[in-house]
Amino acid sequence: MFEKILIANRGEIALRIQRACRTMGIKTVAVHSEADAEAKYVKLADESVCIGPAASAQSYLNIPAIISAAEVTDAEAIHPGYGFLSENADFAERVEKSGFFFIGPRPDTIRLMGDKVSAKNAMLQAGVPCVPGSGGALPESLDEVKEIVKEIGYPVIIKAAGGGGGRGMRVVHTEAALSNAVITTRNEAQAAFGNPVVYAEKYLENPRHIEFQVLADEYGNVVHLGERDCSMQRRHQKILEEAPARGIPVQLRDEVGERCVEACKRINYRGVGTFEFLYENNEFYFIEMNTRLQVEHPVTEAITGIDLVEAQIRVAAGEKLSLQQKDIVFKGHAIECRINAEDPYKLTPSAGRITQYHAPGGPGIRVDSHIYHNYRVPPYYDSMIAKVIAYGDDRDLAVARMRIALTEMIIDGIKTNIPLHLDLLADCNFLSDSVSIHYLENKLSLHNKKSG
Ligand code: MV4
Repeated sequence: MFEKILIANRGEIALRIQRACRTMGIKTVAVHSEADAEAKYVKLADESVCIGPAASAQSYLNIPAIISAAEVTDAEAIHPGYGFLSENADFAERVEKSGFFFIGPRPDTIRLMGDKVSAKNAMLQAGVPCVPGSGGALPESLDEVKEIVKEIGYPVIIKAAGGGGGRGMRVVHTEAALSNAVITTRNEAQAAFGNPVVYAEKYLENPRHIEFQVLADEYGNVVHLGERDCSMQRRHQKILEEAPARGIPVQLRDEVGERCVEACKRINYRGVGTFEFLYENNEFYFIEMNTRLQVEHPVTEAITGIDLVEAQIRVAAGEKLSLQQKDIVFKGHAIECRINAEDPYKLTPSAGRITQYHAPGGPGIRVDSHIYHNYRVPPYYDSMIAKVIAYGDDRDLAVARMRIALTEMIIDGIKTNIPLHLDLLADCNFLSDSVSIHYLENKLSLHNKKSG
């Protein structure tokens, strides 16, 4: 096992990774920007290195500074967390070429999945169900594009191969709007990702977003850890996730999970990963694969009892998976609320000093957060400051525990989205049914209309 790991991230996930390292007897190195010098994960790490100014481009995205920090501290491996450099194949490659272990998939795998056209092709070949579409890049000729899209049938969505996570896409309802949409998406894709390749898919109007967690070692052993429902989002930022997803027949879950496992074996996947699906009319349609640890991993940990970060570190170090699919048992229900420093309804960021902090507790409650009394939330980074995870034997109990926890939780001095979460936890539609990816945005626009 590694003796020392450098954590190339900040905030709650830096702390989460440190905790896993500590339970495994691994020493930790924190890297941080000038703005994060006082952060909890910096103080708690065995060692820390300042890697640059507040701006992410000069610190958390500064590859040479991070690799130098690993060299001077004699770390053996680098954990990228999520966001920042976690899905940057060039970073993974430079980490490995510099003689360190990258805690994640091989650089080539990251590259394959980073290109959404090659990712989809790989999944189609592996028998993972995908959204019907152009089956690859759209040709230059707009006349040919028209023919292809006619076959798919309107509405369609034009997506950039270099995009993902909601960047670089456009919905097209009529042939009249097609050429413009293709040209604009192409131009934007070239400017944003340096890659003009676009593809088309049937546009699903009202799906849920359900994703499968996988875990693979270097030797072709792969398991899936079930699914999460991440439909509660706005502007492609999830705010509440749960596991399992409601109303999925067990047989269908096992079948799709097994397809994901097969796909991992075929592409020689290593580490943790997530298969993103749209789910509509009782069918799953693959859209993208994420090659990193995800924000919402704790809901899967809660229902499986598996420490995903520990497992991720073990397989990165070359250990064989000790689990087989039959060992994985899903028990109970878990919900995660992402607590953001923002106005709950206007959604504008709210940085500043936390003048009062009380964390919730009690049975089935987990809080992953780096904040503390008098902590100053910096304005430079993502607004997420805490995750509250509630677990119970069934969904009703998880919801009840979450409601109690968020009512107890006090974060003063800045605005947070706790009121929005409490509103959702009392929302009849959320409570009685599963909601689509558009639910939260519709609810928010209704709320903002009512209150002007
Ligand atoms: C789609 C779609 C409908 N039909 N693809 C957005 C993020 C990216 N991962 C894929 N996205 C979508 N792809 C087809 N064929 C709707 C979305 C989408 C969405 C997906 C997941 C979570 C939230 C979303 C919000 C708007 C649109």
